[in-house]
Amino acid sequence: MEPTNKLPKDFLWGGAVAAHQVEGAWNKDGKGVSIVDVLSKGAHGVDRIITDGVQDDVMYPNHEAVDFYSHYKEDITLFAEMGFKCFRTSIAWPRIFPNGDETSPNEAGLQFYDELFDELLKYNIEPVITLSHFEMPLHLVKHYGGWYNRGLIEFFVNFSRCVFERYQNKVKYWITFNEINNQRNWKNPLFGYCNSGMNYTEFEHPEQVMYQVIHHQFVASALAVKIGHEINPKMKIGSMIHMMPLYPATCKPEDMIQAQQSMREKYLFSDVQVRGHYPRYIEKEWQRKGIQVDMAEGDAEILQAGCADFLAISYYMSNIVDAVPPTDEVNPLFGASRLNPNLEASEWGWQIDPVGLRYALSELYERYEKPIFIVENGFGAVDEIEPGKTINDDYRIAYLSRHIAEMKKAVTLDGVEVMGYTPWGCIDCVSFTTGEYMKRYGFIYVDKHDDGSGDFSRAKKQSFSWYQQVIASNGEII
Ligand code: BGP
Repeated sequence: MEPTNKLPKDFLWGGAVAAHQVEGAWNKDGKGVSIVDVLSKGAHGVDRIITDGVQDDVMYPNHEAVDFYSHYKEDITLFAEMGFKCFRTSIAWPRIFPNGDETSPNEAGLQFYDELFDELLKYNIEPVITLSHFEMPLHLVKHYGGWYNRGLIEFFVNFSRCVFERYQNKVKYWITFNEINNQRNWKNPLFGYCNSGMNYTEFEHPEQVMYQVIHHQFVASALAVKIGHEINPKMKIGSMIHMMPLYPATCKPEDMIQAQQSMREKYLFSDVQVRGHYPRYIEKEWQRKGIQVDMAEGDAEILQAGCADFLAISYYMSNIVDAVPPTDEVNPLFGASRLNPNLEASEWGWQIDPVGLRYALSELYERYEKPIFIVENGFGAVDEIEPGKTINDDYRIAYLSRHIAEMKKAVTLDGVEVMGYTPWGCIDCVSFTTGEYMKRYGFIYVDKHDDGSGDFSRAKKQSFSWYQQVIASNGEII
């Protein structure tokens, strides 16, 4: 047996991105338009603007991204140099089914991912693939009304079956929906739109619509898990939530109850996807609010038959909640939560809480007893290039190092099974919430800027060699 104070030998160190935030080539080789292709930039750190479609004179941020589509070989060489054991990205749904409702796939799109996965496997880097990371075909929004339409289940299942069959011997680790719980904050249109192609604020009963949408996604996700396992029983298919612990603002019992109830906004998703059924608290909430979710006969059995093999989380920060929130301090991006006076924050107000990661991992593991994969964690910052092309991102090293230290405590002191760790934006990419290049996360710098300048050339940051050492020592040197 290995000593208990070490991470497992097969720990999956790597990095994470999403297709639309890196690939560019938004209309190449038969790719259809996705919902993020029509998102313009947002205000600094708040939300992006949803537009009706692509306009000729506008350059949308995700159209070029960091041109990973043409640079992936060079980038994978750098990932291999850092020692990556895995690399998380997504398959852009409209590269495979440009409109989402076709019966046969776009071969050129399938070919691209074949080549990408082959390149990763050449360096023994396991692909970790998200099926839906904010990239649904725009056509499914315009012609079917997004995930509110139950017909979307079939389209998603067709897409999933197609890529499972095609890549069954290349990809072992899959995630169905990225941060499926983001849309629970339905007041911010960005989240509903990116998760499901829905702007909940336009509906008279937004929560009724939201829960119906979510039900469709639960069924689609469970079906995908079941089909994936039938195609290749060795596949590990996970669900994913945005995990942001919400602490009680004070030790008042009322604040504690509020924190417990607010956490259900995250746990509902993993409760259903990991345990395979709706928890009783949500039935009570629906009764109280007069919400009626249409479920077809057999849905309950589908949810039970498609339980996730592991739980993936993104973890960036924690927040606090009060029974009676002070309205002026509420965080617009994350709903009715606010900043913790005990913590420092990034330039975007994302609070740095490494200990919260240990807390989150223990909470989730005790609840589900399933392996947890940390598929996003990282520090968004404006990096300065110094003479000689050096980028001294010691603030990023400090952030990651402190989080890894707490993750190790969760593993070695609390007994949590953590499968791997893939820092977000291992190569600089377009920010999800702002649509800007300036909020960078990478170990690899990309010369591309919000004014359109830059030649996409890559440069190693200080954190590059630091992370290389972390991986080489299996997390002993951080
Ligand atoms: C997560 C998303 C990612 C990513 C990350 C960082 O919520 O899954 O797509 O971008 O957040 O967010 P941002 O880029 O806004 O800093």
